Amino acid sequence: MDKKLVYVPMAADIIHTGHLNIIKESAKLGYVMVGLFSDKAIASYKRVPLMNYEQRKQIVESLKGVDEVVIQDEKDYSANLKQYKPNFLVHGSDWNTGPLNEERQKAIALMESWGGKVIEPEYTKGISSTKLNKNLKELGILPQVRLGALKKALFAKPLIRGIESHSGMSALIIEEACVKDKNGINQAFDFLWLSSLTDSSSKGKPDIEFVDLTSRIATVNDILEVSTKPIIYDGDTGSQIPHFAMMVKRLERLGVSAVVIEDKIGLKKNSLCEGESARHTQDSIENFCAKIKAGKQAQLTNDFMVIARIESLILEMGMEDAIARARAYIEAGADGIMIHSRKKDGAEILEFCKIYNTFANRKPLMAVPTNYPILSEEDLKNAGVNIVVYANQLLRASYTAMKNTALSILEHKRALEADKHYVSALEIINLIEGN
Ligand code: SPV
Ligand code: MG
Repeated sequence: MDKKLVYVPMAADIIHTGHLNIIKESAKLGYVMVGLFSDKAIASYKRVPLMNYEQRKQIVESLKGVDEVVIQDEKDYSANLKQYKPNFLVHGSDWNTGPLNEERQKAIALMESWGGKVIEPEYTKGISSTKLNKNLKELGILPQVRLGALKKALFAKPLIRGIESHSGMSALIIEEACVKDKNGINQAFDFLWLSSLTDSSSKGKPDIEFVDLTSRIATVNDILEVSTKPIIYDGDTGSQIPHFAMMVKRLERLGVSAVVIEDKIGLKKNSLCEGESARHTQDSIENFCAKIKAGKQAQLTNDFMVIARIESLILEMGMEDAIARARAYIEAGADGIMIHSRKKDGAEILEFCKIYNTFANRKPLMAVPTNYPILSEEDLKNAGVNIVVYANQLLRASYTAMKNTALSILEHKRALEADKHYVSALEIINLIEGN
């Protein structure tokens, strides 16, 4: 090649003038090879991209000044740089700080090793895909886009995390919750869990399928209005087979991404119950498979997921039973398996994972570490879990805060002593748009 090789890494999810500027500058230097981040590479340091790799590739290939597009499968540039040994590496100056900083240092050292040059055009002010994405979020999200977002996240990340939401307020908190980890990578929740326990508890009702679908859907609607994240709905037993089919249609129409149904029949009790009330009746494999099939037949999109929840470990029916059910439920068409456990050490979950991982037709695996918080996300990911759910922590936290506040006011006969434990009224007012 006569021309110098110019390597231009980018995510290019929402194309803006900043990208065009970088390509224009790069084209002045030689042959422009865009190293387009794969979906997994993007998801590893920011959010799941709005467009998938193939769509982004088609767009970038047709931009003026781009000669070639190659895949960059990780946020570390090293593999591609070593393979292509470009004369120039061009990157917007925004990678100086933030989650790509470490990769930048490595890239600079590598480029130097063969006499290549790193060019960092001034980052185009006032525009960035992160900012545009925020604007898009403010516009809201259509049901079908939200529905598809769960599968997209599952495809792009080895482990996704969700937390329960039982109200518009809790959904608002989750929507905004984001921390930077030690590598500068944003950590946020990938989805919301519409827990039957916290939805019914927040209404002061038992978790026994007494809060009916209309009421549960009213909670879903409150949440849909203030959040953009995908939702996994706790469908309890799914009720009777025809009822479950109708539940699937209703959830799908709203833009809910998945439903979890558990293999219990009769009066459903919460799986974390102990003593007398811990006795539940498990459904037959045959009947539960028929329920899964009815749900799958009822859905209209390809994206909606029916996740089958196995109660064998809760009911002490043994590992073999749990594994046999996982096989049967996947055969019946389940898009995922949730394995539940009440034990404190998480050992039976890890044992289940080991066997489950050997399935040829393995589907995403979901775990709910309420009783075994000792297992971290890293532990669960390494064991093969794909979906982790913090199923009730926000409601439990609010209960403690509300109770302490009520007792403090009674004790001191004024609110002054309690005041330091909660946000100001103004903060609450400002949190909610339209106030
Ligand atoms: C829920 O959150 O309602 C669940 C999970 O079903 S558990 O409470 O652990 O059964
Ligand atoms: Mg439940």
